[in-house]
Amino acid sequence: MSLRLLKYAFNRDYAEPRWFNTPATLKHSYDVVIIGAGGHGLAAAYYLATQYGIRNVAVLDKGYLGGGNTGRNTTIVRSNYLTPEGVRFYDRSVRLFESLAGELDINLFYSKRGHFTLAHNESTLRTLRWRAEVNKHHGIDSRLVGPDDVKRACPQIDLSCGGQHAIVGALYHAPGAIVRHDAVAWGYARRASQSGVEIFQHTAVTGIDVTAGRVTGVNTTRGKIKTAKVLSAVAGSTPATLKMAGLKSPVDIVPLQACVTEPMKPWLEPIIVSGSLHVYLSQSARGELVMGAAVDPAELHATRSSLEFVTALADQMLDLFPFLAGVKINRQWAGMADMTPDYAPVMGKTAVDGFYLDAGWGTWGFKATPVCGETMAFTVAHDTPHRLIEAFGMERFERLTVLGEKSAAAVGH
Ligand code: PYC
Repeated sequence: MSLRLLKYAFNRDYAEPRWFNTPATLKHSYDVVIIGAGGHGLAAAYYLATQYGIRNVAVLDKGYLGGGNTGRNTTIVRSNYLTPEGVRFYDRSVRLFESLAGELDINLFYSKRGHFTLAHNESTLRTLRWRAEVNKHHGIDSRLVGPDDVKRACPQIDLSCGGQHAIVGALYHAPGAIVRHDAVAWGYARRASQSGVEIFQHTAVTGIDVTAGRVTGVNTTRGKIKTAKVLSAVAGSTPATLKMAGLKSPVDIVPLQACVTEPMKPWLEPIIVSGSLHVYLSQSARGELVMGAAVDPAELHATRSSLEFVTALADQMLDLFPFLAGVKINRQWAGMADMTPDYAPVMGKTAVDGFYLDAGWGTWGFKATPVCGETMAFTVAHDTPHRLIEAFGMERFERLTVLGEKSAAAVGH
């Protein structure tokens, strides 16, 4: 046992440093209340405090910190989207991620791996070529590559995919990375708390007070709070929160499942995605293969995981990597994905003054964490949408100026 550990074990006066403080009670009023202590809500709180000096902020969560989609995603970061709006937005996120460990002073295990989206037919190749061109136009290192390039980067892959659906090419995206998701949430929480933000776990919001079209307060299981600004960052619970504010939801909730294998010796450097086969995988620093498949086929507000998911996933995965037969699945879980009709997020102001929305992340919310925090903090502080999120407002569904991001999904829908 290390001497340091012994010293702390026998020292009665040693106070374990806390990652964040929770006061015993809520204040009567806050300048901003953020619903949801996931990565997005905590990042917004951090940037509100550090970039705009707005520190009288409460972050509330009905569960525990990072216990929603932040702790349930598969940790992939990328910016190889299809629409110029999506590409610009996620490119900013990748750049923020790259320096985030230093900024938050925490090891995020940010690991740049390169990202291959496989094509098994000509029509997928056409869409991937389109994405590559949009990406290049915005200065992002994405390009179309052939099967040989895939094989060079990942010698274990069976290019014939069991003779069923041979790989005919791929979109290669050099910045593709993985990063420890829970560390991102904890890093933001610690820095936000050090800047004066108060974080309350196990504190559910039960109502939002709206008077004459303006937010005036929030009711919680710990009491009532007065506030003129509320930010909802609650993937999976967005329809419920919107209802409390008297707003119609453009979001359906579908479960997205994932799993990890037992640890293996490192063999997989890049992230591999096949939208057509409905699978994606990467290898974590612990050696586990982190894997997922398509979203569940029906709307469901639940995080149960199923045998059907792992069996279908294993079936497709073995076409790509036959040598994995016999490798054990260690854990499986599910998150609840907020799906919008155009598969792009909904961010910004709403028809209720002072009620701001960060939602509709579908299957790619985690990778937006820093940029979403940054742009939503701007939007809340200035009461005007940040230029990077102007196109993502809720009003686009009425104006039919939708964004059409579905073919940039790593996950089948
Ligand atoms: O969009 O990269 C992605 C992704 C991977 C797993 C779920 N979404």
